[in-house]
Amino acid sequence: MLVDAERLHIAVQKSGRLSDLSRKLLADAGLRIANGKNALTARIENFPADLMFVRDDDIPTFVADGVCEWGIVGENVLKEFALDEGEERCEVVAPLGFGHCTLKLAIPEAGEWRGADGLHGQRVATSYPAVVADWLARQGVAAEVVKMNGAVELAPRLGIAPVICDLVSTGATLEANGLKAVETVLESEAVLIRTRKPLAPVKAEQGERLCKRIDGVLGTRDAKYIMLNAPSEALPAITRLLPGAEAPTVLPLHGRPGHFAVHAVCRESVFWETLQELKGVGASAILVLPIEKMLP
Ligand code: PRT
Ligand code: ZN
Repeated sequence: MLVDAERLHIAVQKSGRLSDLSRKLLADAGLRIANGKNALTARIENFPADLMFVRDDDIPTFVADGVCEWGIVGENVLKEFALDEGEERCEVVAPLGFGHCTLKLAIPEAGEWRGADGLHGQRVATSYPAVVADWLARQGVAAEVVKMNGAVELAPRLGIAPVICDLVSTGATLEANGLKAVETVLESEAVLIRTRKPLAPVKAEQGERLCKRIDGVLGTRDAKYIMLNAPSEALPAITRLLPGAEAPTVLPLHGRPGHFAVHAVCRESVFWETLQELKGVGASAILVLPIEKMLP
């Protein structure tokens, strides 16, 4: 399939930790993705956009150059690119709530951590040399950064560097390699990015539509619709307890004077504890429903 100048291009990871969730986000935003995952591109059937499946490391370059106007990538990869380039040619539009990980310094378990100052004159092995060099500079530490493209956790055993800086999610990989995390350099999650290159008005407008759709998905992720019954004297306490709710709808209950039905959209997670508290102040027949779509 040829790149179509009339359509938006969205860069997503071809295969890896972010691929499935990136596709799911776009699907939840109502985009019908045509082809299978193995093609390099996929047409979106019901929106003027195509997906480009690429390696995550290439996504910032594609978006910065405007080859793809939009992309989904980890903040870790984006920050490495921006620091390496010395300028921010991609704009972060929204954090997406998945792909969470932390870039951490780690040393052998038996080692003693004496703080960032102890790194003076040391070597630090990492796949994120620009991010690590930036962090070291901000700590006022002069250490040598050694770039490794993979298997960073082997660096101490191989005598390449006594300290590493690598991505961690559960910490199992560090542990399996006899390492312990000692310092956080960067917290990361997947972000939606767009090019800073000026776009033709029609593409800019399509981008805005895409952005609104994704906002809609992100806004409803934790949102719930709560319905309950309550006597009038309990209404103020109930309104205070509803998490992240805007003005609830209060309707009189037929045949039960002084009793009302309360309906509310809660934009934050609704926990069992909250339901117990609602019950405690007089609510009954509490229902919590998922929200599929919301157009503010
Ligand atoms: O092929 P391509 O270049 O596209 O993919 P990739 O192999 O470079 O990246 P991939 O798919 O591994 O990760 C894509 C993105 O997912 C990263 O850039 C991060 O933004 C995010 N992410 C989230 C992670 C992790 N969690 C993670 N745990 N990326 C890597 N890891 C590594 C970690 O370094 C460790 O080696 O996974 C291993 C397991 O981690 P633990 O701590 O759970 O043991
Ligand atoms: Zn990669």
